[in-house]
Amino acid sequence: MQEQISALRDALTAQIGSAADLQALEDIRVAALGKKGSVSGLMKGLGGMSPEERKEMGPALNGLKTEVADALAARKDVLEDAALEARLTAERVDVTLPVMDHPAGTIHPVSQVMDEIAEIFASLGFDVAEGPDLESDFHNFTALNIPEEHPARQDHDTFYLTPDENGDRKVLRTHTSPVQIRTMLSKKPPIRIIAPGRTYRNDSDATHTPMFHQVEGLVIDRDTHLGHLKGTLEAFLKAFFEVDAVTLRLRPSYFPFTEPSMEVDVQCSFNEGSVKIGDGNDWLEILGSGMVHPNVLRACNLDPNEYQGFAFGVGIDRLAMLKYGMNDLRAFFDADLRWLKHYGFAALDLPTIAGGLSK
Ligand code: 2NL
Repeated sequence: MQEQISALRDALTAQIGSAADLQALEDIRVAALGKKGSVSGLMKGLGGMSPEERKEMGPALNGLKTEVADALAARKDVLEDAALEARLTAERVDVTLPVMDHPAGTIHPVSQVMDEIAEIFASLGFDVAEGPDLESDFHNFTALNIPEEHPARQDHDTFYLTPDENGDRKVLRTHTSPVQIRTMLSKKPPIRIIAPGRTYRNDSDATHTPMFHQVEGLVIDRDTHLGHLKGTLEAFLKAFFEVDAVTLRLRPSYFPFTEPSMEVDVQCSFNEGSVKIGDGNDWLEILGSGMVHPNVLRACNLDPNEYQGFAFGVGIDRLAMLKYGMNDLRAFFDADLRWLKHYGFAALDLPTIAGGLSK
């Protein structure tokens, strides 16, 4: 019996060691440890043995079973590693191949418009600033002169995270203003920045998505005034819509973080469902703006008697729809390749002021 066991051990060890692939190894496992397998067959013999014999053979057979199982597992690891290695080699992508050989993807209109906006404001001397999507209550609300009881804080608008052990509750930023707060807290004026990025509100219908894109602008200096705001927005809108002139209308409005606050309309005409920016008999509301509220400056340790500035905010998704004639916001987030083929932009056509923004 002992000889039988040791012969089987030698045979199985050899078979396992030379199993060429995972299927061959599985066949060996079934032939040895399966219900009708060779090891299982020997174990069945235990029932017919005398108690003394069984005492000796039981542990020996169990040892064989464990040894075979361990050898199978070890060989399986080796074969799996080899299979992965072979797959990684076979699926290798040569990233140095020319991009134009693979014209599959396109630049999303939102990315395109962000690049265009950054390019225009760079030509006016603005830096691009970025910040976290998850914000503190202070940066998203308090510093912006939005007190505890303000409706903008109510839960139906804002996505709140579960408070941590200190009771601190982070929010998904509802605008990119906290990026500007962070900039004012960390840099000395003069400040000229735009803050583009993702923003979040608990709102979803034909014209609202829970995640949307916004760009805000901020200028802080000793003598920045409303004329600078209007001139900057005129220059921006002219460049963005690629027209020779725009007429703006500044309407009094209210935001907690600016005083005075203005809504900015641009003159336009509507023709068979499409809108032409620049002239005409209609007005299109396009962005919100104002002079930074003294309380906001104070929250950022800036003396309102020394510094003042302007700020504005605009929805990027809507700007993209207006400029490139898309009528359904939800298509932006469908990742439908047919839509992207139609509305997307070529990867190498970066917008530049000199070469044209959208070609
Ligand atoms: C809108 C209105 C606006 C701002 C955003 C701002 C930021 C700081 C201080 C003061 Cl740090 N203001 N941002 C100002 C006015 C309007 O956005 O309708 N956006 C889509």
